[in-house]
Amino acid sequence: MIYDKKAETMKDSARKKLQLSRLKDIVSYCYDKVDFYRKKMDAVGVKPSHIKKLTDIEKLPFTTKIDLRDNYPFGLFAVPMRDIVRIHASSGTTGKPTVVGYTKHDIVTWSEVMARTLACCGATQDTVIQNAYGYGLFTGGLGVHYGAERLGATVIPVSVGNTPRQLMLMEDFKADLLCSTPSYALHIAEVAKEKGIDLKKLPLKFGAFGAEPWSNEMRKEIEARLNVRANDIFGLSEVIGPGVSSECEVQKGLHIFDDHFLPEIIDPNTFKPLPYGKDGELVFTTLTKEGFPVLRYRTKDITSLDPTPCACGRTHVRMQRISGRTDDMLIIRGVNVFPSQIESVLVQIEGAEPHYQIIVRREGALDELEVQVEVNEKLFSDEVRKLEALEKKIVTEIESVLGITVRVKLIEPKGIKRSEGKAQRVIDMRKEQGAK
Ligand code: DLL
Repeated sequence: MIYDKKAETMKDSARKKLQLSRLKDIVSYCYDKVDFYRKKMDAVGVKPSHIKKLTDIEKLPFTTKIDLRDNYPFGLFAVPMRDIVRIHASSGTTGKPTVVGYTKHDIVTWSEVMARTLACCGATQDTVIQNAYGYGLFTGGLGVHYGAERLGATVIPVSVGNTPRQLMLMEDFKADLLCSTPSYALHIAEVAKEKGIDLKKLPLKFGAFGAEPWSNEMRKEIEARLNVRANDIFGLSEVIGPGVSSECEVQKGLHIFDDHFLPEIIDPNTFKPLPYGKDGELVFTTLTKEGFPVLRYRTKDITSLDPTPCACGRTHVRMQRISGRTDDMLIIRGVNVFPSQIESVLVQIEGAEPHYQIIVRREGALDELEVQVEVNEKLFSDEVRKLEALEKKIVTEIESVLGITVRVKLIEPKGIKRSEGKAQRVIDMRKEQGAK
């Protein structure tokens, strides 16, 4: 079901016209209301009146996470605090969180784009949605919650954690759609198996999974284990939260709700715009936000854009699933490695479980990459010879994809910590080791 047919199936020319008029407005708004944007634009000699066509966006300076930190907590808000009705924050790996604020109108916009997202993922007014994203400062819980209510579906605000209870509610309340991180969805499937609950016998049919990177191979694994259609949903707090883009039933890229969020892809080294189809860093300008608008925000997420129409009828530009982040990329002995590449290999290997961690260490002058991956119960209780063969197979397969030799350590079943929120896949020990 398409939630907002008018907005989601708009003709290209009409959408471009709308985007341009909104872009002009938001640039003027930011210039007038936020000192930071005015100073940055003045510094490069750009005035709001210079925005005459969509590509004029390239004249504007970028905004980064560092700018948000420098203006912590409320320095980039465009309205006085009395007009802010909600605050969210995302915790970074170090230091202070990134803080974002919403006006009443922003909450309406967010609910709308989340209603579109949930409809993309299979929800209707008759759907029971089990919302296992964390409620709180994280945008996942309340984002899904408001979207579900907007759509008129029934939402179970169970939040994250207490997996046996999740399963009990799923069974008793007959949830059709599960919303969680992909790693938590896998964990739910695992606990169901332990408890002898056959997920195939439950009404659950759909999953709206996101907030962390996951590969297409992992999707297949989740679809098989949970017996759902698993859709990828994407977003970030700085832009609005979840609701920036979503896969539909076609599962060929995520529709960006580009009447509200204008995407660009840039080369992260030269900052030059890249054409459709080319991988680069995703950049967003919010076209309609009041409380916390952003101009050309660099997400660090890597993807490409596809403007071709989708079989579902939606005409929004699509992004491919995120393949990694510019700050996720490991450089191992000169080779660029994304955790998602390793995940794609592991998930396809028989005997290996989709639970893994990547440890990076400095040994002498060289970076060493160790892949720790769980083996299934059956193999674990089998002969050592078989385990050795599996280890060799993983080393060879990873080598054929990445071109480097990694160390593989097989871990006993359940030996890798399960995550309820965003999974930590990479542990980089190099900083603690004092390596540059
Ligand atoms: O993770 C918002 C969200 C909640 C999205 C629930 C989807 C579902 P932040 O905590 O600000 O917001 O983290 C944003 O998470 O820049 C990406 O690096 C990553 N991310 C989010 N969704 C996906 C996805 C929420 N589907 C950061 N695939 C983003 C890959 C994702 N990475």
